Amino acid sequence: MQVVYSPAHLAHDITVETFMGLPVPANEVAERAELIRQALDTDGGFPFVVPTDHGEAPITDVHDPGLVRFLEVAWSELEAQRVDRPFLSADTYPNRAMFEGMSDAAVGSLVREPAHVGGRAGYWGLDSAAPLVAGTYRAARAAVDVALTTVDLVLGGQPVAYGLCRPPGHHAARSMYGGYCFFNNAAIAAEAIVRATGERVAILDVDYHHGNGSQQIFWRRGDVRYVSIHADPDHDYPYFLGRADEVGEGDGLGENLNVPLAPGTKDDEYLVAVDRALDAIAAAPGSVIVISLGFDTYALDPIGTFKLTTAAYHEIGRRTAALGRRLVILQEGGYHRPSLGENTRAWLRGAEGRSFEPRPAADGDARDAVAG
Ligand code: SP5
Ligand code: ZN
Repeated sequence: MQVVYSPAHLAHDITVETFMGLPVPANEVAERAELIRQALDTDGGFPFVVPTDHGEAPITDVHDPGLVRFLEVAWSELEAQRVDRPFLSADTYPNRAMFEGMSDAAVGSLVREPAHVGGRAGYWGLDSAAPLVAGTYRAARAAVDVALTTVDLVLGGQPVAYGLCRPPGHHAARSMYGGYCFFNNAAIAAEAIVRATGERVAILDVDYHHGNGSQQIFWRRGDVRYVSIHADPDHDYPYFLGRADEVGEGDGLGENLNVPLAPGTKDDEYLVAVDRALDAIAAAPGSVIVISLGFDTYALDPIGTFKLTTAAYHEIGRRTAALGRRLVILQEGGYHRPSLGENTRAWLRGAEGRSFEPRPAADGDARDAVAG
């Protein structure tokens, strides 16, 4: 399987994020993508491909041009406004209750992007845990090119290809960044496939978190079916979307399927949800599936609560490929660094119908204690 990778992600050099107001070591760090790259390289069955520049048009096909412009200038604005911070995070968010009693028309005309960079970050941002640094825009643009080059490989005849996207994308909505995500790589890929083929496309999102951005972008669309298995938003980020009764509206009615699972979910229950998700994808026409692939469902993940094993990832990859559709597989989250490479290798080998033999774990690596 070909792997699309660019070192441009290294420019998004993150060391600290905030969690409920306190600085904590960052989860979405550059080392993640490097560990995956190394594991696939060592495997030997994953030739690397360099992404090509696809320009801005496929991004503004799904995102507000205002979001693109803000992300492009955010760091230079922070410097120009002499806000001395290691990373940009918002001051104030426009909580919807701020406008209670005001009409949609009034809110639409009165609420606008402010000049202060902390207000601008609140205007375009979802949360305070998506740090933005000097190289974030460059890296986020490169992640989109990785996703679109992966699409090119599959539309060019490959049955499956993997894009090592970083930063991830599925929390980014049409006009909003957040959740470590800036541009929605999977949504941009799905839109590009629809435009190139005229076919319907399915997105299968198996990151631990609900892909609120992907759901929002395609909410009223009849041509992109979004199917997500994730932690119940009652208990976990992004909290305000991801429930089972969110089914889409208009042309998109019935095209959105959320399968929220309880904290602590293990392999057997998760695989039942996978079969349900795959049935929903098989029920609609189309020949390509975009996979939002996250490993924060892993038993040892520092921010997830699920208990999945490496063996389960191989099986999920195998079952997904068994649908017989072409697969555009794009990396989302997954924060337990010692296991990331092996879990990716297991999933991708499953998706190619190849066996998976775990590599012996290094001393002090707790992976095999759980994953067997
Ligand atoms: C792409 C992706 O996986 N984004 C996830 C964004 C999650 N942001 C909130 C992180 C909250 C961390 N909670 C830590 C709880 C530790 N017990
Ligand atoms: Zn996640």
